[in-house]
Amino acid sequence: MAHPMITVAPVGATMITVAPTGAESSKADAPALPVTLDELVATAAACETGGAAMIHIHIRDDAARPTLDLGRLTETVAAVRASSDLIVQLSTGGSVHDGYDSRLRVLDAEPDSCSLTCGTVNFGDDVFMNSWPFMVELYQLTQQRQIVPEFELFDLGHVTALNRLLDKHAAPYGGQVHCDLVMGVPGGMPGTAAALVAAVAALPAGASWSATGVGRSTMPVMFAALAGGGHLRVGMEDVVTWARGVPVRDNAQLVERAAEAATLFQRPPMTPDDARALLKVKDRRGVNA
Ligand code: KMH
Ligand code: ZN
Repeated sequence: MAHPMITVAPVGATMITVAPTGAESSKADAPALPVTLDELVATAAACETGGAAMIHIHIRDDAARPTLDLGRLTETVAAVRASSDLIVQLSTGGSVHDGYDSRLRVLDAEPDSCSLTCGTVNFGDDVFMNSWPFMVELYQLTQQRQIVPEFELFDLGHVTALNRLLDKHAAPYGGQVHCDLVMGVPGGMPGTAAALVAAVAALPAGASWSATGVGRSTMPVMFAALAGGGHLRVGMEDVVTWARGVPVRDNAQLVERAAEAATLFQRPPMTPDDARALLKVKDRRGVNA
C-alpha cells in the first residue's frame, strides 16, 4: 500500500514540441537559427532524434526575414513531412507585422496543425493583434480544412477567450482541445509557476496543454509544466541563451535538455505517432510526397 503522504506523480509521456525559428530573432544575432529550408529540414531530423514529436514552424525569406509566402510554406511542409515523422504545425501568428489575410492563407499550405492565438497582447514594444473576428474566422477555417489548432495562450484573458470560442463555435477538428501556454513575453503573463497554475486551472475540461517560457523563464516554466502534468515546448523561437552569457548550440540541444528533464520526471518523450493519436491529427503523410 502506498504511503499516505506520497502523492502520485503525473503519469504518461511528455509531448515535446520544438519551435526552432520564430519571427523575432535575427540570424546575425543567433547564427544557429535555422532560416533556410535545408537548415530547417536538418533541424527537424535532429530534434526528432532528440525526442521531439511536433515542430512549430515560422519560415524566412532569402534575406532571412520572416515571411508567410505561401509557395515557401507549402514547400516547407512537404520537405519536413518527407524527412521526418514530426507533426507539422505552421504558425499563423507570423510576425507582429503580418496582416490577417496572409495569416489566414497559411492554412492553404495544408499543415497537420496550426497555431491559433486567443487574443491580442502587447509584445515587447509591438502589439500582436488577434481580434475576436479574426480568431473566429481562423478557427472555422481549421474546422473546414481538418487542421488541428493549437491554442496559443499568452495571457490569462486568452484562456477566457478560448472557452468562449469553444462555447460558441463547437469543438476543434478531431475533438481534442490542445493548448500551449506561451509565458514570459513582455506584455503577457509572467513565466512563473504561480501563473502557470492559474492558467491551467482555467483551461477547458479535458484539454491537453504544453508550456514554454520565453528567455530566462524557460527553466521555471519547463519544470512547472512537468510538475503540473503538461507537455513541453522548447526551441530558439523562445530562447537563444543556454546559460548566462552562453548561446544555445542549436535547437536539438534544447530538445535534448527537455527530453532529459522529462525522463528524469518519469514522463519520457512521446513518439510522434503517440502525439498524433493524442491530438487526433489527420494523417497527411504521403500527401505532397
Ligand atoms: N511571432 C509572434 C508575434 C504563433 O506562432 O502563432 C507570434 C507567434 C505566435 O509566434
Ligand atoms: Zn510561433
